[in-house]
Amino acid sequence: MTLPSAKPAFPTGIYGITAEKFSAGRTNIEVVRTMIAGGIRLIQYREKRPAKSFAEMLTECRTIRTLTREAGVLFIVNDYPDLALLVDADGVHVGQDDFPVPEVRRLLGPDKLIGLSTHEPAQAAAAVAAGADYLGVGPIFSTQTKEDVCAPVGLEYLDHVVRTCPLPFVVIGGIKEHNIGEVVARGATTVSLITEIVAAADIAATVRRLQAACLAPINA
Ligand code: 3NM
Repeated sequence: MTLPSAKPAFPTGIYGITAEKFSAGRTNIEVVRTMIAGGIRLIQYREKRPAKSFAEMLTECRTIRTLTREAGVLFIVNDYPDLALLVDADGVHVGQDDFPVPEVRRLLGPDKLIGLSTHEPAQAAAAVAAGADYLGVGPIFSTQTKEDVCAPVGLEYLDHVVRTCPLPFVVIGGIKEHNIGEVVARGATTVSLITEIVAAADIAATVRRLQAACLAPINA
């Protein structure tokens, strides 16, 4: 008898990501609270050293774990599998230069989600082969938010993933309220926007509008 997997399903809708540097003076915790108030289903904690120490990140993640658990929101930690384990996050998101997915799986076990950023078809195929649970697909449009990011991959790479990838995926990079319709129309069902959300004057209202735009074809 095989036991059912305890791994959570990857949600559709808006994938929120913290970025205190762009949050107009608000803390990550305040931003997370207002994203949750806006109805978000999935939040990633993303901070880089040395801007934050590991101790600070751990404290923030513990609070975010409590808030997300109370609200039934999925919680993913960017880059650091150890931090994800320490706070019992639902998963971790890694990039091409981080620990390989099979090694992260050895640390996290079968029930946590592992996401991998990909930027070209060969990376998408490799992510599937390596056992990732979902793919990051981007940067779709030009973005200043991520340092060292490659040139925009454009909608062509999104089309490729929609056509060929058996895994769920999140599109990211330069997505705004004015262009989210383009990625949704091409088959994206989970969409991440960093600055459009964290820098918004009214984060909850922005999340609500984006969520509606993202889920419109699914609910149609
Ligand atoms: N990853 P914004 S692009 C964190 O392509 C990140 O893998 C990307 O920020 C990738 O929504 C990106 O403000 C930054 O453009 C996205």
